Order: sequence, then structure tokens, then C-alpha cells
Amino acid sequence: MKIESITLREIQMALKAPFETSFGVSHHRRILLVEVVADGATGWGEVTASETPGYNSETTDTAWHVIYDFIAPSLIGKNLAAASECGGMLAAIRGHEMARSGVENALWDAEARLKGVPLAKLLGGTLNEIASGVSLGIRENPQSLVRKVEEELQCGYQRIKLKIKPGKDLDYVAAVRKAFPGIRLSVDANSAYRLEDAAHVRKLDEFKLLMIEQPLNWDDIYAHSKLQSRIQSAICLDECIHNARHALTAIELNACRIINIKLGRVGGHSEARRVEQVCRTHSIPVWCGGMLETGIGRAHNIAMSTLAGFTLPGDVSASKRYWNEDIIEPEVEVTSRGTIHVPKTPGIGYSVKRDRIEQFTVRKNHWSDRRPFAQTPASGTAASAP
Ligand code: OSB
Ligand code: MG
Repeated sequence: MKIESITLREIQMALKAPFETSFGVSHHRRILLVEVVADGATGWGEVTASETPGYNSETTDTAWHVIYDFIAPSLIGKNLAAASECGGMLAAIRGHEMARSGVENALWDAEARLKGVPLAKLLGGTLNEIASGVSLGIRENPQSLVRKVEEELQCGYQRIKLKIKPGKDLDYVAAVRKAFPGIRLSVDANSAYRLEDAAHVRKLDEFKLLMIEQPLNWDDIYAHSKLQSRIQSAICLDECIHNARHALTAIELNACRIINIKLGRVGGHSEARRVEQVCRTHSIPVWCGGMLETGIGRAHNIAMSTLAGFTLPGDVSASKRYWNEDIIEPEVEVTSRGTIHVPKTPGIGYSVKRDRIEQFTVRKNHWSDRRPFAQTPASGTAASAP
């Protein structure tokens, strides 16, 4: 698979509704898309970094810098036997998993297209449809949250996850649990609590949650092992897990009973498969997390969610919950049973709407093996938002 060209672009898209987490509110997204051409086949990937370093240490701009200055120059013109070799070629780059993931996943899409198989198959996935859940942002008051939950349940979603933070937690969860006693319900704190809050977090036990996601520091597996021993609810780690070694550490320390896998957070499909493997070996259920992706990131999430270890509903939901019009066709849709059908066509299995992407593009750079000196501008790291 010879990498003939790489196109990096930033697109900007307004979210249909603001999304509030314990670390801030998102109104619009600045998203990097990666398009590769390898042996004549095109592949697409999405960089899932946020605009601010509030979730992890990467941002849209750090990812641009790392892809522009390091990843694209080191891959252009290279010959890979498979996309799975990408990680080894980028071994000199520490961290920056989301930047690496956007590029590696584009190569996985290209490889699947070259081989004429759906990406899910190439990854080793077995499911024909995946279970879908939703992640609901923090709201004004518990009543409006209950109304939102009802709306999502009517759409068929199999699991509801509530974002929480100190002061916007117990009352909200209590109201939702009272209104819907039997649903699969979980919460996500995005690192908003401290180990000293253990007695407070333990109050969530009475609501019979499926899990409490990432209650403590984003980089502290050990503190989660202490909290897990003090509460009944299962802890699910998100922010803490960047690779299979982290997953094994967390499992051996009993720091969680569930792990959320995000392609961006672990650096792409190759490492995601290794995390899934470690978890499956240790009977730790996994599910696919979301980062408010466009259809391209969503399509990669769907393909990954077909691996056998993904036994819990993920945060992969319908395009129309986020966007007035997505950049893929058809859009991601959810059945009335709360499932998403896995596409059967080669690659990510959705077609990319180039005209729409062009319309949203605010900066772009192209590397070509045939014209190695055609790159512009001299530095691509300055933001050029309209
Ligand atoms: O922690 O799972 C998270 C969105 C942005 C950053 C972090 C998270 C989230 C979500 C949204 O929960 C999931 C989605 O894409 O719907
Ligand atoms: Mg999370």
C-alpha cells in the first residue's frame, strides 16, 4: 500500500444543540479530516480532538501541528503492507493519539476499499448491527433532563448516559431514575470528583447505575482503584485508558469493571483492537465512546463496535442528533430497537459528501508523493477561523 497523497483539512460545523460536560460547553466543532490515497484507493479518517484541552491534552490545533509537521511528512510516499503497520512507523511520536488515529484510520478505510471488504470485516468484527445509547449533556434542571430522556427512549435508544458534575448530580439522577425505574442508566463525570468525595459518589449506588464513568482525575488509575473498592457501582474508565498497557494496569488494580474505548483516545483501530483483546481476555465488557463526531468518525466507531468484546451499548447514535446535515450519505440512522445496521459495502461503508466538506473547510494542506515540494503554506499551525 503506497501512500500517494495525504490531505489534511479543518472543517467547522455548528452542533444542533449545545453540549455541556463537567469541563465546558460545546456549541460548534472544529474538526480535522484526513483523506489518504494509497494504491489509488481513497480512505477517510477523523481527528476527534476537542477545541480545548478539557477532555484530554490534545486540541484541534495540536493535532494539526503534529500531523502537519511530523505525521504526514513521515508517511508520504511510504509503502505499507497494511494499515496495521502505521503505528510502528509513527513510534517516534509520543502521545498525540487523536492526531495519529485520524491518519491511521484513514489508512484502514483505504485498505478495506482496496481489498473490497467492509472495514468491520477487515477489523475482525462479527456483528451485523450494534447497540446504540445516548450521552446527554448537563441541563438547566432535572425536569428538562427527564423530558429529554423520555424523548430519547421513544427513539429506541438502549442506554441513557447522563453527564454529571458536583452540584448537578444526585437530584438529576434521582429524577431520571424515579421517572424510568427499569432503564439502563449510567453517568459520566469527566474527572469532576476527587477521592475525598468518595462518600458523595457512593450516594449514587442507590440508583442502580450500569456504571459511573471516569469520576476521578483523567490520569489517575490508582485513585480509581481506591474508589472502586469503596463503592458498589461499577466504575468505567474513559480518559485514563490510552493503550492496552493502561487497560491491563486498570484491570489488575481493580480500578474499573468496564472500559470505554474511543478510537482517538487510543490512537486508532490497531490499538483499539489490542485494548478490546485485553478486556475480552479478562472478561471486562467494553463499549464505544463518542466525541461528537461527524459521520466519518461515526462510521469508524460503528465498524469498531462489531468486535466481539463490545457487549454494552455505545455512545454511537444517529447523525441527526448532532447535525442538521451530516457529511456522509446515507446518514447514520438508529432503528426503533435502538440498533445501527453495519454497512456491507467496502471501507467505512458510507459515501463522503465532498461538496459539503469543501463548503465547511477553513484550512487545508496537501502532500503528494509526485509533487513533494508543493506544500503550502510554510506553517499550518495558525488558526484561520472565519
Ligand atoms: O466523555 O464520553 C465523553 C463528548 C465529548 C467529550 C467527552 C465525552 C463526550 C460524550 C459525547 O459523552 C458522546 C457522543 O459523541 O455523543
Ligand atoms: Mg466519557
